[in-house]
Amino acid sequence: MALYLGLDASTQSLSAIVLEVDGATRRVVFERSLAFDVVAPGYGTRHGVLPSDDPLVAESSPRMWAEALDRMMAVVARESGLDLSRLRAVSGSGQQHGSVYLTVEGLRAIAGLDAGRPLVDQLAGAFSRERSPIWMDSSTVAECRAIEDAVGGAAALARLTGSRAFERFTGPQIRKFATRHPEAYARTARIHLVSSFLASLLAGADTPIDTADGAGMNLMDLARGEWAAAALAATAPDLASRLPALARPWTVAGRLAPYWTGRYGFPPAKAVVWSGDNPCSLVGTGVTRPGRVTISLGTSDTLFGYLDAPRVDPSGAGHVFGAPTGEWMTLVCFKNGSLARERVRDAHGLDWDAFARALGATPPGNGGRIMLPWFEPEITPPVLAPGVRRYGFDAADAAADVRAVVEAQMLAMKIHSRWMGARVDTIHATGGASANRAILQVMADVFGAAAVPLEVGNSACLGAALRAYHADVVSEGHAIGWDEVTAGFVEPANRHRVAPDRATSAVYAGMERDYAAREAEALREESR
Ligand code: ADP
Ligand code: XUL
Repeated sequence: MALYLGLDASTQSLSAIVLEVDGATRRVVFERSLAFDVVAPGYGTRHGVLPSDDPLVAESSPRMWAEALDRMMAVVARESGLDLSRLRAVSGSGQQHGSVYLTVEGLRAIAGLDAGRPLVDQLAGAFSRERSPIWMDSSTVAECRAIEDAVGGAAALARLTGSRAFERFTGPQIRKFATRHPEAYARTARIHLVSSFLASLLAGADTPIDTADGAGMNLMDLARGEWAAAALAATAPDLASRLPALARPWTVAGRLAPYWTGRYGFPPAKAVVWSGDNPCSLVGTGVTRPGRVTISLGTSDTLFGYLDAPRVDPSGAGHVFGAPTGEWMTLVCFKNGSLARERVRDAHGLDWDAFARALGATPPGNGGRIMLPWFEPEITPPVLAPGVRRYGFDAADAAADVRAVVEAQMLAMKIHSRWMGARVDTIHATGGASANRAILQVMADVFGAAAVPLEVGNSACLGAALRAYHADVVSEGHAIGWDEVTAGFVEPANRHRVAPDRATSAVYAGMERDYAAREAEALREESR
């Protein structure tokens, strides 16, 4: 029986899932998660993010990610109890957009890792930038405008790369680094995504960026899956020489490096290119054909669906990324996701059960009370000056506050995903908060569609393991369809299925207009 390992470097944690596949026998045989704040406290992150005085800046530590990967590989080798000689392939999923800046010494260190010493000790001098910008960063407004202007405007950049310029995307972040720190940029030999950096550590070689995660950079020609010369020129000098190759998402980049075989006894399994967490989650929730939609309630809240031809959001709020299947996916991303729900939960001294009870005790529509939940700068819609707005109630009203934050999040997701034109009758729900049935009920009612969580909760990590399986089969010269890859692993947990209530959905249809009006008014005020 073959084993496949999937890893997931998300905002807050590093996870691993091992799958066993033998014909019709398919099961998850190992699952573990390590929270960065807990396993690597020395880096000083909170929820995986380094402290910053500027609320628009969000960075994390590439060294910490490497250390967590090393820890996790040790756990898989020593605590899973699995016969690892059966491991055929490994792949991974990374939080999207974040970038890692390596020096020549860094590239050399990765190619020559010594199994006798901990990984992180070998990365001294490896980075020309110790703090990696991550997807929560909103500090590149000026760079976004400059890039858009240079390529002929926001719409032209969206047609070329799948998105107008977004503050968190890698291109604007690179431009900021290159202009503000030209010497450090000059010392940068390679710029990786979180995904391709960790893939490079596993393969012990400079590993390509896959065309799914590559679409989150404002640097890739979306239709061709190649670096877009015009976007590179608009971003930073000599950028082409600093980027790795792009490759199809099922590319086998090499084998697990001698570091992993020598140090932990792994076999030289195939090291498959990594992808972004949302593209991996597309596979891990079985959304590999049109007509299905996933809502992921992780650190970010995202809504995404499969697309068989690239189509761009005319309003400029959404994205088109590559899909790990080789086609495309649509996505809208909200920064005020789980951490906003936690802020409300903690402000009223609740736990998740009490949070769910508060939802149950309040009427859908909240008696007309509305919140704009911008605890942090928001991505969708773009809000740079954070500030929560409450209409018809104040922050002391715990029950109203709980309902207002969840209703706001679901209404915003509905409104800002309309451009996708997806017919939704079932939503696949994933991410940490999808375990909360009361939240799923609001989701189902707002969308007028059933919401169903999946048997395997960490869909990004599962998707990474499934991608390892797919790449292994394809690299042996066999054809395999995605339904066959995912069969038995992406099962909806139907006992937790939540059906929409017709009368409540009608309430939300009316509330959508009120919410959109409040949002538009607040954005007008912000831009004054
Ligand atoms: P990511 O992969 O983006 O790091 P996860 O998908 O693991 O994040 O989700 C983590 C979040 O899930 C936590 O920040 C927490 O707020 C949320 N969460 C966990 N359990 C519950 C619950 N029962 N109800 C609501 N939210 C929850
Ligand atoms: C997607 C996005 C986030 C990150 C972190 O565009 O920014 O969902 O991938 O999960």
